[in-house]
Amino acid sequence: MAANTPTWNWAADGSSCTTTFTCSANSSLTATVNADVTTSGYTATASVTFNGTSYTDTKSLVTNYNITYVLNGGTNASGNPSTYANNVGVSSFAAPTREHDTFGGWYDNANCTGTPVTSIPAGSSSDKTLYAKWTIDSCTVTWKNSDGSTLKTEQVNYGAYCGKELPVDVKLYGDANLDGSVTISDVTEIQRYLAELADFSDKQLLLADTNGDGTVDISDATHLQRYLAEYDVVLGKQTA
Ligand SMILES: [Ca+2]
Ligand SMILES: [Ca+2]
Repeated sequence: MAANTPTWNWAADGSSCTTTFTCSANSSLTATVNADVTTSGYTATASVTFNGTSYTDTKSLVTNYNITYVLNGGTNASGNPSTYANNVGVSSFAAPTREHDTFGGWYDNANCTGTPVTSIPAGSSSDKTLYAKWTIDSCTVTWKNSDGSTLKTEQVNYGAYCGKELPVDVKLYGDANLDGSVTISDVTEIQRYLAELADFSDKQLLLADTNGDGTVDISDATHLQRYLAEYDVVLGKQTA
C-alpha cells in the first residue's frame, strides 16, 4: 500500500519503538511494525523498512532527575542544583552551613554512614537524596579558682559556656536569678532567658545550667523543677 508519513511509538525509556503506517488512500488501513532500535550516546535511533522504503526516527535519552537535600537544620549552598541531567551528572557539591557545627559531607543515607557523595556521575538514572552530616563544634572552657588561677580547662560542645572563663567558687547551682536561694522563681528566670526575655551574665549561665551539660536549655528548667520536687537529682556541674 502507499503509506503516508509513519507514526513512531517510542517506549518512554527509548528502549523500543513501533512504527505505524497508514494507507494514504484509505486511512482505516494501518500496519504497525517493530522498529530496530540502536543507541549511541544519549540518542536512540529507530529504523524500519516498509514496502521497500527505509524510515528512521530519533529520540533523545537525556532525562532530568531530582536531587533532594536533607539538611538537618542547615542552610544549603545556593549553587547546589535541584535536578541533574543524566548525560551530564553533577561534578561537585558545595558545603551547606549550620551555626556552630562543621559540615562532614553529603551521604546517600540518613545515618550518614559509608562513603560521602561528592558527585553524580553521568549515566546515573534515578532521583537522588543527599543527607548532610554535621559535627557539633567544640570549644575550650576555662574554670577559674576564686583567686583567679586556672583550675582546669575543658573541651565542651558548643553551648552557653563556649569560650568562657568561669568561676568555680559558686555553690548555688540553680540560682539563676542570683537572689541567694534556689526556688521556683529560678525556673521562671531560666524560662524567661530561653524565651529571650532576659539576658544572662556568665555567672547566670553557669548557675542556670542545672544539669551541667554545658548549655542552657529547657532541660535545665525541667532538671531544676525535678530538684525542687525532691526528686533524686543533683544540681550543677561537678567540677571541683
Ligand atoms: Ca534564686
Ligand atoms: Ca544544661
